[in-house]
Amino acid sequence: MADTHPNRLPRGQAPAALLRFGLPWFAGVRPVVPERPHVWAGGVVRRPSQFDLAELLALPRQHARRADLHCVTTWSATDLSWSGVSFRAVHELLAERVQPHPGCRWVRFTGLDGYRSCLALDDALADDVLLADALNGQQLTVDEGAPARLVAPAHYGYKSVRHVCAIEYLRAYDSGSARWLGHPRARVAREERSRFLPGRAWRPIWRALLPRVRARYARSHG
Ligand SMILES: Nc1nc2c(c(=O)[nH]1)N[C@H]1C(S)=C(S)[C@@H](COP(=O)(O)O)O[C@H]1N2
Ligand SMILES: [Mo]
Repeated sequence: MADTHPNRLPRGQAPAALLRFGLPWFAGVRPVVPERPHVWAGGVVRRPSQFDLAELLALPRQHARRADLHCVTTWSATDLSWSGVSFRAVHELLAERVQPHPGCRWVRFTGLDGYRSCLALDDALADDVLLADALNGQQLTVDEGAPARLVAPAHYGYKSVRHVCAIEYLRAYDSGSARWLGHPRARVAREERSRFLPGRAWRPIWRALLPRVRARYARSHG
């Protein structure tokens, strides 16, 4: 298929299937999804509160939004079809209800597995950023990020937090679970894979580590 031809991928990426993946130290952490999931909205806000995830997912639906997921470790899953709600709509609801301090330029997402990642608020408000609860027309499985996950296609995969259970507004960037390895913006178009070295210099490093991380995730399956 022309759409999945590797030449269409950003530089340094190779096509792969979407398989549960992440930081090696999260491989063994498989969350139990509660029957009635909640999302905590807090950080530097006037009224921190808890929401039923169902209330957020009842915002206007976005259907079959096609996107690729690019992982810093050089694999890309292409032509994924996500459905859910626009993060911008979620933010508008939260902004009214929890009232973030106007100085908050960052938003941190936490998953039920404890994984954290922080995006520039402006990046998170882009048109293509979703809080998704379905992939290719099916409800997300736990491995795909149930009950709902962030999908931020312009950013490396480590910003697309699975199993979102908290959204926090912050004044300053927080490096989250990726610690010093993460890049504050992680824009794929600028190859912001990690900090300190140009993206291109990170390619061979990540490529060398990829099989070991994959093996770690494969072992924890089932
Ligand atoms: N909750 C949670 N979200 C996460 C991760 C994680 O370990 N836990 N890993 C991130 C990384 S590094 C990538 S590349 C993508 C992979 O998405 P996938 O597991 O659907 O392939 O999830 C991201 N979101
Ligand atoms: Mo990743």
